[in-house]
Amino acid sequence: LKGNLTGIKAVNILDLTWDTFYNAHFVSETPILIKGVGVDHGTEGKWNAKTLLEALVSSPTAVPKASGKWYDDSRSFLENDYREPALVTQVLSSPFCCVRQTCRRFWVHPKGNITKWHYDGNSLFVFNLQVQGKKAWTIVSPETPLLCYPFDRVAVPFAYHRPRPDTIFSDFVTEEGDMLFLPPYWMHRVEALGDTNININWVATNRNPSLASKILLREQQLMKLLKLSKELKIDRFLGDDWPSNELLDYAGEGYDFVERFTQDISVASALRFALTEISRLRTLRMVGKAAEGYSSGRGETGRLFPTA
Ligand SMILES: O=C(O)CCC(=O)C(=O)O
Ligand SMILES: [Fe+2]
Repeated sequence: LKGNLTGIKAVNILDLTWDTFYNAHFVSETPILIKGVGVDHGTEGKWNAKTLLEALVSSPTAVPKASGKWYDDSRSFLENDYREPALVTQVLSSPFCCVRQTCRRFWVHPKGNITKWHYDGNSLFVFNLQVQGKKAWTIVSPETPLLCYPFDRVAVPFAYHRPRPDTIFSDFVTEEGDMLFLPPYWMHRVEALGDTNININWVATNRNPSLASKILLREQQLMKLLKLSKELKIDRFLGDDWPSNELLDYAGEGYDFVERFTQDISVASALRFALTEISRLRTLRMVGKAAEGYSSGRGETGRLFPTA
């Protein structure tokens, strides 16, 4: 990636006050790498990839995502095995967050696993704690986003669409005990460097629309379009890939959230967005191989630990 490489701020959790986190990172949607969080969780020696995967596979509440690339679960899963960082508890219990039932994600990856360029759905922000192993991250500002596949949050491979030369991005490694705060709409690519890599995430959505950015607008237009397709009952003609089911539980609140989230988007703006995305689809089809990149790029899992 070429462009404007900016450093990510790193700080020890003991030196991070609530006011600094809230104003300089949460509200300003600026990523931060929080060091020393590992000392606060009680997992030392308790977990390894095998036992955690077994627990996830046999949990009645864990939901495997993208064929087991990660698992969603509630905060009560394995709750006695570690302490939730106080900062996370404070953020998730604050009135400005929408927290869904399955607000935690577990990732267990072997060395070399690559999660392709994307931004997270549901307007999620993420606390990503590196419990074991190491990961190399590259993140891109929502103001200079990579091109996404139409109506999707996965980026088109660079071979088919080169990132703009002024892309604002940051490159760093998360080590054991590091917790990344990734604000909403930041695109990311993640590569597992350790022999085994265990990450816990806590995810939630800011109740009020976030800082203006290109991706915030795209997400609002996309949700407005999904809402229109449902209201006009045309979603059923748009095929299984049409993501209107996202409306049901968006940000853990579903329709009510979407209503508020899209209130400033006109129908004309949503339709213009649809046309732009569709014309992009045509361009991508013309680049023969892009379609291939599309199917392998979506939900691609890289290598996974066997769970059986
Ligand atoms: O750890 C990974 O491979 C991907 C992490 C990710 O995409 C996320 O935390 O949102
Ligand atoms: Fe992600």
